[in-house]
Order: sequence, then C-alpha cells, then structure tokens
Amino acid sequence: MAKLVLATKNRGKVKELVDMLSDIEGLEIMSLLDFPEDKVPEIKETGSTFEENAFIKAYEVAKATGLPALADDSGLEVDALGGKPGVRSARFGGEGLSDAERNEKLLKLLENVDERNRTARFRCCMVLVVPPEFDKYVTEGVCEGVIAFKPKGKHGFGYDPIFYVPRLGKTMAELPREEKNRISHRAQALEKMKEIIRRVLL
Ligand code: ITT
Repeated sequence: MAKLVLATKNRGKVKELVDMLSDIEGLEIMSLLDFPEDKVPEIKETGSTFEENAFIKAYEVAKATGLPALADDSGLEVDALGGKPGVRSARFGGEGLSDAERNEKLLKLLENVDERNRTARFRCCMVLVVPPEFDKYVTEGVCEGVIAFKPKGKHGFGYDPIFYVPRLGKTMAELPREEKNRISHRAQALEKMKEIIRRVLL
C-alpha cells in the first residue's frame, strides 16, 4: 500500500482531503494529526506566496517522516482589501482568534463596502514532495465568490460562513460537504493533484 502524509493539522482540511482522496485505491492516507508532536518540528510559514508556504510544509514533513507529503496552503483574497488576508488568512486579526471572531473582524472591515465591491476568492496551492529526491509537484485551484453581510451556515470551516457563492445562492457553509468538495478551490487543486498521485505514487 502506498503511503501519503497530509502535511496539515487543520481538521477541516484533513476531513475534506480524506473525503476527496477516498476513491484512490491502494493509498494509505495519514495526516500530521497521526504523528506525535515531536516527530515533525514546528513549521514556520515564512513564504510570501501560497506556493512557497505549501512547499515549506510538504518538504519539512517529507523530510521528517521519509514519506511522500501533500501540503495545502490556502486562503481568502478580498478585492476591497487589496487581496488580503491572502497568505495570512489563518492568522488574520491575531493568533488565537476563533473562526467566528475572524469572520466578525473581516465583516467589520467591509462594513461600508457595497455588494458590487465585495468580490473575493478562495485560492489553494497544493504541493506534493516525494522522497528520496524530494521531487516537487504543484497544482492550484480558485473559487470565486462574494463576502456576505453576515455569517450563514454550519458546514465547513474558516471563512465558509461569510463566503457567498452567487451561482449557488448559498454561502460555502450552507453547502453539504459533497457539494463544497465538488466546487471548492481545494477540490480543484486536488483533482489535478490526483492524476499526479496516481502516476507518481501508485
Ligand atoms: P495548515 O498550515 O496546518 O495546513 P492552516 O489552517 O494554518 O493549517 P493555511 O496556512 O493554509 O492553513 O491557512 C489557510 C486559512 O485560510 C485557514 O485557516 C482558513 O482560515 C482559510 N481557508 C482555507 N481554505 C478554506 C476553506 O475551504 N474554507 C474556509 N476557510 C478556508
């Protein structure tokens, strides 16, 4: 059985990635949540792009575990904020905030922005790093939407309750898991990565 480590501790991401990878036979999937804390040193996301950060995470995990590692670096780009929070999405507003508090901060910043100017997108860069040569494979996915005026929906994680998808008339958090996993930035990046996984790991 080929092994793949998901280089993330974000439970929301792990759930979605495991779901979306479940149709690949012969692949044993683990994540950082399955390893003791001291197996992988704390990873500093010092890059200035999603790709740099995804590579840092995948490379560090591949090096520490000796196994192929798949990292996801993702975030929300809000046009009215010049693309912020972007690569800083997980830390926006300060460390230690809950998802709901982060969403409130963002909504406050957009208080006086009308509907037309609330466009935004989720972006996801995935990097697969395969030892022993640490070969690198990169894919990307984007999902366009609009920042809602208030949070709605209970599914998903992160900014999902305030990310409205006009063509579906719902926020990302109102979509059932299967539907988010068909249209999301992560789904699109992973669809391309699955071809690479089949070719390189199986
Ligand atoms: P890892 O680095 O351990 O993977 P993280 O949460 O720190 O976990 P990122 O650095 O990639 O991950 O930050 C991505 C942030 O962007 C994430 O914490 C969410 O706030 C947001 N985000 C990414 N994908 C999202 C999604 O599908 N729905 C809602 N918010 C999302």
